Amino acid sequence: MTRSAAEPALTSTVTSAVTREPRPVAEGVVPYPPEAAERYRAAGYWTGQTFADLLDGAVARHGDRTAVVGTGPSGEQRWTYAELDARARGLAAGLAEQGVAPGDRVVVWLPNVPEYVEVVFALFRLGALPVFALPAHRASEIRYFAEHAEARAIVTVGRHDRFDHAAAAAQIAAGVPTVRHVVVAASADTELPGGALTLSSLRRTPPDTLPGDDADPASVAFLQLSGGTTGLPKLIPRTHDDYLYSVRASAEICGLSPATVYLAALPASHNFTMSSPGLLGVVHAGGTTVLAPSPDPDTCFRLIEAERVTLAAVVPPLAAAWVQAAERTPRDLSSLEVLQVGGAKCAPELARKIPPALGARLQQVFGMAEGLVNYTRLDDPEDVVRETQGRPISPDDEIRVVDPDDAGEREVAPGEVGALLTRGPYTIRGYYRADEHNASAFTEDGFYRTGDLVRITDHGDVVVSGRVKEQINRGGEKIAAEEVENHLLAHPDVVDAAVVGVPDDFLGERTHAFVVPVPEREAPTPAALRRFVRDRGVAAYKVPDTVEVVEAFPVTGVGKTSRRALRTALAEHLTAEGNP
Ligand code: OOB
Repeated sequence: MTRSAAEPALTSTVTSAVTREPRPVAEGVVPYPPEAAERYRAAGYWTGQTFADLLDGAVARHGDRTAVVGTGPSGEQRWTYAELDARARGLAAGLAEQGVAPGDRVVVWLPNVPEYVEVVFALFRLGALPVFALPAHRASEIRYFAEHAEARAIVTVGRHDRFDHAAAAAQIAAGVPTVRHVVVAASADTELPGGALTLSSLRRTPPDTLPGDDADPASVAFLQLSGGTTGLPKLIPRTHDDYLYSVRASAEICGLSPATVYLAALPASHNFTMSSPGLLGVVHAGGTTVLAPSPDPDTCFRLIEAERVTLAAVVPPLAAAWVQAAERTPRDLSSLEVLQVGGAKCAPELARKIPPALGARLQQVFGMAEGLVNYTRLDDPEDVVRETQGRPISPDDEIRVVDPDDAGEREVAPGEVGALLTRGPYTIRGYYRADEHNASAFTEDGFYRTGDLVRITDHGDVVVSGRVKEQINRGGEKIAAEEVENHLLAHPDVVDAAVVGVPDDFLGERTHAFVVPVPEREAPTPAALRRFVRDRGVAAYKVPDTVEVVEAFPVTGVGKTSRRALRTALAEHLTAEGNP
């Protein structure tokens, strides 16, 4: 028997005792002011295109070309645009039968498997909103996304990276009242937790029309994650109009064409891989995306050779690893035309090594999931490509560089370092359901406070020099100091915790936690504290690299923990050890 979308879903699929209807997504979204929206439409940035239109266009123009190559639970897959669309439609129909409705949020917690692309377009076809988790996230983060977004379902894999995602998802689903389904991309013989459904069991004959086919282009299409500076990552609502503008413009800046073969080496759900120009830019251009199961040079070089990859995107530590490995690889990398490096600062020295080592041009990308993306252009002079993080996508990206210590936010003199504020046709005006945080993260006139320290060169290029935000950038993976501190504070023998970034040759920064134990009790060991954080179910990259137990913290004039003093003490300590 087939069910209609209007019928209640099978509550038996997940063991949640009480289910609850999610509230509509529009609530909790700060819209673009009508005059700004009007201006962005008049300028031709917002074209009314939706994600369903994006795929329609690719199918119409490039139906028989290869869209996606990758290895998933059912082995290697190679789908044309027509095949990808048929799969997405069929899956959308199956999800609708289960009661997943337009506007519902669905946590997508998938590694780089081809099914990722199928699931994302199925949700767009359905008018449901993906919430893009990273594969490295663990129960603590996924539970929060599901709760905060009032997700209806979680889509994940079985065992991956020595972790049972399906079991964790089922446990989360049981505790979050809106979540009714756990859908698992797994081979038919995988043992699944009670109630979970396999993706293949949901595939139906592709219907001709689906609700997402006439989604409102001004509506929110998905929720992306912020790196975060406080507590857990914030959710970022992006509309069809704003995001697809950044995708089309990025594809043009990066010179994509049907001949592009893009290697998705970083997690597919990260904004860089998704849209800068990423796999969506590739769909726009009718090229091919090759999903790398791991970003390591062995895996990626094999794929570059086998698939004749022309474009790849990595974070700086990976670029360094690729440069080293390229010296002795037997692989033919000659197809690679451009290597994009972004997510964290690419040191000029590393930038210099990339073109000769990989036989590819370098493109620096300085972006953020909240919106603004800067690129060095492919025809920029070498010194600009080496030493700057490029220019914004849009002539209507507004940039202000202000004094970080001045509450009035006075602009600094041209060329000086200051805090970057931005507003524009694809930068959000507020995080999702975060009124309090929005009041400090955005100015009254709608500029986003990026938390980055930058200067603008005479030629208008951005150079990132640091940050004002309490965020550690561990090789492109963003860690909110406060989130890790909260996990440490949950330990019964800990009274205070402060997490700071320490310079690291390979990662740019790594994490160091200072911990004050409860007096007169035996202090927990650093190893025990690291284990404690990991066991709380957080992404491994957030577990402090080093932990130090101290008696007390230095404080600022107003009695706040002085992170600056902690960083200085740590730097002195490391230098004294001959380990700067
Ligand atoms: C990208 O996005 P997020 O949201 O993970 O992180 C954004 C933050 C920026 O505010 C900045 O602090 C840092 O990451 N960042 C860079 C950088 N690219 C990002 N810092 C220095 N140099 C760079 N090239 O990381 C992201 C989103 C889209 C495209 C590329 C990266």
